[in-house]
Amino acid sequence: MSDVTTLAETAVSAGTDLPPELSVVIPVHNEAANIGALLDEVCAALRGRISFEIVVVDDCSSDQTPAILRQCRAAMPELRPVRHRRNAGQSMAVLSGVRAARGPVIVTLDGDGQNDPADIPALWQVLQSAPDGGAGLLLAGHRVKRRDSAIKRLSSRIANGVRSRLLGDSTPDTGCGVKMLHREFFLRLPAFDHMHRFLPALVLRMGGTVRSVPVNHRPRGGGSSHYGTWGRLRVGLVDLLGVMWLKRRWRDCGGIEPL
Ligand SMILES: Nc1nc2c(ncn2[C@@H]2O[C@H](COP(=O)(O)OP(=O)(O)OP(=O)(O)O)[C@@H](O)[C@H]2O)c(=O)[nH]1
Ligand SMILES: [Mg+2]
Repeated sequence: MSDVTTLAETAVSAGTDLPPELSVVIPVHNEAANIGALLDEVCAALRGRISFEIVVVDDCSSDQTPAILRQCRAAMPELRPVRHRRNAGQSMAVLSGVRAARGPVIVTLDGDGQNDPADIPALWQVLQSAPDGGAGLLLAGHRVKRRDSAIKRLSSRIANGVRSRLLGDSTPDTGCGVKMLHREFFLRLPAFDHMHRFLPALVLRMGGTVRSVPVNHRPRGGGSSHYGTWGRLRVGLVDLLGVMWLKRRWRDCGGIEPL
């Protein structure tokens, strides 16, 4: 059975009557120290404002994350946790969450609490007031005041500078975990490990538009970072070449029409 089938079945079995307006997708790996509080914050930010679900994708955590998610699910009807059978990384977890989502609009958040769910309603308003309900629009969070170490801020600034120059994506902060876009549009993007850092370029390649929106950023609550500075830069370079190739090899047919 394919992953897609499995997740689609999970969606149906966990589903309630009407699909929500918004699916909050959160990839997690060993975030036991953070995920419970983050889920409470999402509910506090959205209940009574937007109908929503929270799809948390656990990527084979070895800590208490799955147990905490099971516990939260009992008290949180909006929560639909799913689990990868094998560890596959942050991008694949986001993709699995988007596939499993039932809402037409997705917002992604990091699972370590660095992103602030209180930003979601403002992003929602921006998307709703865009032409076409924001069908081809990516809202990319911009962490104006980063709460990371100096070395991380510096390496991120260099990476963003090189990336935006080579890809022309005019996005100051592609690595921010806060992204909002239509589910159907996300699923048209090419999928690969670490694609989550290149969403603006991938969206522009498909004829979409990108708008950066300032968002809050907070220090990591507990647990530990998943990425080392050099590892991230090295992989980022290979991915950058890959995305440049993808951009060059795309040809736009302008859509299809009946003959
Ligand atoms: N599903 C899944 N999620 C991951 C994996 N690696 C990281 N994540 C999640 O992706 C998000 C971002 O990872 P972080 O480790 O916070 O990366 P970061 O924000 O650059 O690093 P810190 O500033 O140290 O937190 C968090 O929600 C992680 O749990 C993974 O292998 N699988
Ligand atoms: Mg983080």
